[in-house]
Amino acid sequence: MQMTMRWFGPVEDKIPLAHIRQVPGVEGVVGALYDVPVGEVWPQDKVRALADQVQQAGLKMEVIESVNIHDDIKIGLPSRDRFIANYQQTIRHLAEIGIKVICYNFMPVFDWMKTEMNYVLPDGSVTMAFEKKGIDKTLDEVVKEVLENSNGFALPGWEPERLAKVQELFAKYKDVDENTLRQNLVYFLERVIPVCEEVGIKMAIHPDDPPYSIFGLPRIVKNRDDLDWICNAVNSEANGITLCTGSIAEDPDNNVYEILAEFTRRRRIHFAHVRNIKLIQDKDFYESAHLSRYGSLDMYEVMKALHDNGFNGYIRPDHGRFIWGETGRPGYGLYDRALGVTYLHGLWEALEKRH
Ligand SMILES: [Mn+2]
Repeated sequence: MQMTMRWFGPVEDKIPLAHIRQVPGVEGVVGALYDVPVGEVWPQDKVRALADQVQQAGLKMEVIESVNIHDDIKIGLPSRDRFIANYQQTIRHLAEIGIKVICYNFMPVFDWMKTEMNYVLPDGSVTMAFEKKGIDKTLDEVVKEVLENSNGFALPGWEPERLAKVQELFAKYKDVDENTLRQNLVYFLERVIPVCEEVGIKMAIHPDDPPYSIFGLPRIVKNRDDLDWICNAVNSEANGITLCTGSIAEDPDNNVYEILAEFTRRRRIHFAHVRNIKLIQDKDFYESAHLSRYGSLDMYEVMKALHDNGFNGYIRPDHGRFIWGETGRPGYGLYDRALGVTYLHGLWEALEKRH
């Protein structure tokens, strides 16, 4: 198991690598380039400069999150072949600097959705929440609210220039149902997985967040059966999963522990996002502190499912609250994620030493 934290790079992230380096037990960062338009090749000199910077700080960078998938690939337009060729080239460039895992998602339009970016908990900490009444508004209103409450930071997967045309984007997806989206995912995987196998990289799909349809958009990474279908559709260890406990648990019908155990056993979980959420009512929830007692997930059981089934991939605390007066990009403050790291290491050590 290699513990990591996500880092948004020297321009986008106000947290210095030197501080991440001081979090006990963190060996590496999960990085990305944020100045390359979605669909274009990540230039070799830029990825190398990023890798050098991380290495000089005494950290590893073996996971990228995310190399986003162009909408034309998800929609299945003829132009997808050019974007897939670019993706293949990016995979080669990343392999050359030692990347082992690429996290990505296949969600139409939105990478993730929350309705409340500054949800205040009883202890005064600030977190993100999702309440169904929050998406009963118009699409434009919901998009505007998320973008305006990001504390001035660019949000991953929420490129303002792309979402400014959200209605247009929706129109393009009007004929894409779940079946078409699945076919388009397979079309993509059949072309990138052989490249991954050749250069020693593993793809790791992130579950949909939330794991059910919103605004009528198709969703295909929602539950155990979806993950099973994807693994079988292109049957290679390089076709793997980023198991995000928070996202999967947003549907109370999902058994997170069983899913973790099964796909770890099948050697398909290459990267784990471990966070806790608190379900409020039905599917409304907020992102809680990591400890089991604050959320709806038993984090001991989460770590046990990974540990006891031979997990040897990368792991990171997913999101954190804002505590101790910290502000910044929602979900990605330093302090609460660092506490999460320490807690997860504590659980892991106890599992290792258990008789
Ligand atoms: Mn996640």
